[in-house]
Amino acid sequence: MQDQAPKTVESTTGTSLDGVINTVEHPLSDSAYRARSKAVLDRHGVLVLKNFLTAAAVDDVRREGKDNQYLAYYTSGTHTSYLSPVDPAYPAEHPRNRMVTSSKGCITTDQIPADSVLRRLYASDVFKDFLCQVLAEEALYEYADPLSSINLHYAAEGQELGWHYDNSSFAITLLIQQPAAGGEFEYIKNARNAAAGDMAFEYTGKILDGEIPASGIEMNEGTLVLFRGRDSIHRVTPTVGDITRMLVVLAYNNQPDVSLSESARMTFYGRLG
Ligand SMILES: O=C(O)CCC(=O)C(=O)O
Ligand SMILES: [Fe+2]
Repeated sequence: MQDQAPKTVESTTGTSLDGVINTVEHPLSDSAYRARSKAVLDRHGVLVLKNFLTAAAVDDVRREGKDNQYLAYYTSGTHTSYLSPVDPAYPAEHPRNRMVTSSKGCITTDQIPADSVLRRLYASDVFKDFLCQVLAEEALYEYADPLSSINLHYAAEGQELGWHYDNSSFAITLLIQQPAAGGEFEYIKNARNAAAGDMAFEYTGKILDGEIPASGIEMNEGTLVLFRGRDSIHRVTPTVGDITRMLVVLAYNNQPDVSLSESARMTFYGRLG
């Protein structure tokens, strides 16, 4: 397979994951390990791989993150849980239109150093083959635009992500710096069924009212989370204390040559490229 892989700019830096991930705990090429991971994701909608990154890789990314934090674009504002503009067909207090708050900073693919372990991991055929098998995708491709593939998020004290359903069918995150408190990822599995057109307004309203108990995910620095967030509503609680939460989001497409929409790039990054 390796010799058939298309040569991308990233892959010329080498795809060895030695020293980047804990291959003893996470043998990505092992078929039993892959099958186990897929079964967990299918059953729970989330796969949590603790100690995925080595301590050295976490330290490297944390240092890069601190060095480049001055480049971050900060957004703060309100949005609906459906991440769509308010729909005038419903009243303002309807779950479709209720507003939640999100605030964070973010740096983009082009601001990740050329020799970063994040680029090596993102472009690795072993990693992508593992993801394809677990996600039941035929192939995964980087974004065509220079911003959206690898993002590093910063949540300083008080910053949070409000309850929302993702637009993408899956997301991959790596926790790099754990805050002193808060910054907890909470979700409610399969709250809606977007493919079937079931937006679950009543249930979502109860979630926004705090009437439905949410599940938490225990994460440590170096933990990888693979999450199906289109139907499982989720949030990240406000960071508490002066240690900024730092988290990487790796994003792929199942088709080549796809860019994130211009409106989404303006919203998340404040620029197009
Ligand atoms: O910060 C996290 O752990 C989750 C991020 C998330 O939900 C998103 O970027 O849509
Ligand atoms: Fe999300």
